[in-house]
Amino acid sequence: MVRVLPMTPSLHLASVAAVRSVSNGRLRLPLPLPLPLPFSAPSLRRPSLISLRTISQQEGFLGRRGGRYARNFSSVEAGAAGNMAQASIALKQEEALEWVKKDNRRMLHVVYRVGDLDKTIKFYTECLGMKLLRKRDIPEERYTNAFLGYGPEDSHFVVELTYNYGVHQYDIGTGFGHFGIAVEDVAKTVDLIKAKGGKVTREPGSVKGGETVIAFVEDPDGYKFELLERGPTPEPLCQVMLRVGDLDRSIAFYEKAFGMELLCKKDNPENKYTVAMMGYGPEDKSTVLELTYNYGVKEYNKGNGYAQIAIGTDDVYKTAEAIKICGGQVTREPGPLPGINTKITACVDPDGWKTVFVDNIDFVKELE
Ligand SMILES: N[C@@H](CCC(=O)N[C@@H](CS)C(=O)NCC(=O)O)C(=O)O
Repeated sequence: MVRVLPMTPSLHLASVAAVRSVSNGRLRLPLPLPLPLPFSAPSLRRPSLISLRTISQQEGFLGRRGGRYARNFSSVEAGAAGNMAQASIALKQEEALEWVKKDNRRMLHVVYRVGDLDKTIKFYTECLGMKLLRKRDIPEERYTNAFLGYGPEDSHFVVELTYNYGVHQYDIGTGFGHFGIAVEDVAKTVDLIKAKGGKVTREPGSVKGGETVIAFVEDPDGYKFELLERGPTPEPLCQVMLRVGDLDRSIAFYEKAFGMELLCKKDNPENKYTVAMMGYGPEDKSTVLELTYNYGVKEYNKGNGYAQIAIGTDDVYKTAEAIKICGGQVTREPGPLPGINTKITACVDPDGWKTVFVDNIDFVKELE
């Protein structure tokens, strides 16, 4: 696969230094105007909630108190009021999108379910070189979480495993692709994984249609990890690959509603797929979302194993508003979580992939 962005050297899995996140140093593109909004996806196609609210507010205003006023309301006045409403909507959209671009965002973790926590922890620590960062048991909800990664959670992207009491198997589906791990020597890493009894599903070698040396391994639940040969990097857990049904629709969503950058888009016609790397920082220094479009495939089965990614934000309320303005679907209104008070909001992308936004200050408090 042709790499469009330049790569910097990487560290070996076991010797990854804790380096602060680069989210503050990310590149920012100017906001394109006029705004091509609302974002429209076939599955979510509807006027933005702001438009709906403005229209219903106008109708309510005229309906309840209108009477004589409404009857005397000339078409010229109606036209002027309509233009003002449109201008105010455009202004709100512009403000919301400007804010999204300025927000302090970072990919925090990816959440998925596993059938045997100890087995998975053993595989990730012994074969993949991750550290067990913390564990929490919530007996009243009958689940346990384990957080693993290559550095502390306040500066690194990590995995959050969920074990639901008594559930030992999940359907991974066809939509989830893999997690990417950057290593200095794929062949050596594969040998180590084999020696520890890990399952290698694709031997080391150049990726089809490109030069990067890769290999694939599978964890005890069947989640795939792509090992990518790269130089030293502060963020070895470098990709979450999800398959999507319309790449341009997804790119528009993650750029506008999430404020991500399109870091690179590559077509691989011989193998009939196109990928887009999206994120909050460069591919070689921060974790990115790798969106894959397989020619002609519009839908995937999501199974019940993979859950969501979490992204930090300075304001979950403004985040939710911006998602709605972009025509996105907020599935959990912004506000504190009962019990722990961490403020979150959640939404789904045009393919139904879920993301949770977490208040940055609350997130750091949770780690204390
Ligand atoms: N059809 C593939 C398209 C994506 C793809 O092929 N990705 C590359 C990695 S970027 C890959 O898996 N290549 C396999 C190989 O080279 O053996 C899928 O949906 O997973």
